[in-house]
Amino acid sequence: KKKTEILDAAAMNRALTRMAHEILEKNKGGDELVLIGIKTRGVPLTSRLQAKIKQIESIDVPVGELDITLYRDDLTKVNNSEEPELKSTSIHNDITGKKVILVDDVLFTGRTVRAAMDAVMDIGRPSQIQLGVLVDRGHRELPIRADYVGKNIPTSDKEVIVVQLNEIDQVDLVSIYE
Ligand code: 3GP
Ligand code: 5GP
Ligand code: MG
Repeated sequence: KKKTEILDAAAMNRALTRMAHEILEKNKGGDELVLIGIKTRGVPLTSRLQAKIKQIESIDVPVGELDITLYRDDLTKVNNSEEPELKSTSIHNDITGKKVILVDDVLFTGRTVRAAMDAVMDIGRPSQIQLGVLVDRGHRELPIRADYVGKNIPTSDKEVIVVQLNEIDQVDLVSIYE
């Protein structure tokens, strides 16, 4: 059941613009960066950040993607013992010595990001790994935090954040469902 619309297209766009500026500020430009999107919706978010960074500083930051899945059918029971696992990667740039920024739509327990960090470190030896998410909904189960957050949305266990992106869902919208 839908409760509230948290971000519409304009607000989402502003949040991503701010995150692009924060990325460039924190890293003193984009020279050493590689953006890696976590499938599915982390991937279009990565492209949008890449485009914004290009608009701001006229540089092409390389991008890649990781497919990390929970091997279970029931998405409602997130707090069970099943761990997210790497399904596939497409990272064509050498990430050794680079600052890798992982990008996902929602940060929840942190287990997906932990698996993503494992995958990245199997591929190369980045000088740093940073994290950007459109939504931080709280409920971390690991000592993981995001460096760039579009919107903090404190949720209860029963609530779910629905992220819709133009590239996949034909609309840009973040809402809370119960
Ligand atoms: P995404 O691949 O675009 O991130 O996990 C599969 C999809 O289900 C995800 O899309 C995610 O947005 C969506 N989803 C909605 N609620 C949940 C949830 O509570 N846990 C997980 N893991 N995914 C959820
Ligand atoms: P975590 O591993 O941190 O528990 O969950 C993060 C991953 O699960 C993200 O890839 C995210 O897409 C998905 N996820 C977890 N909770 C939610 C949620 O409430 N809404 C959406 N859209 N995705 C979620
Ligand atoms: Mg996701």
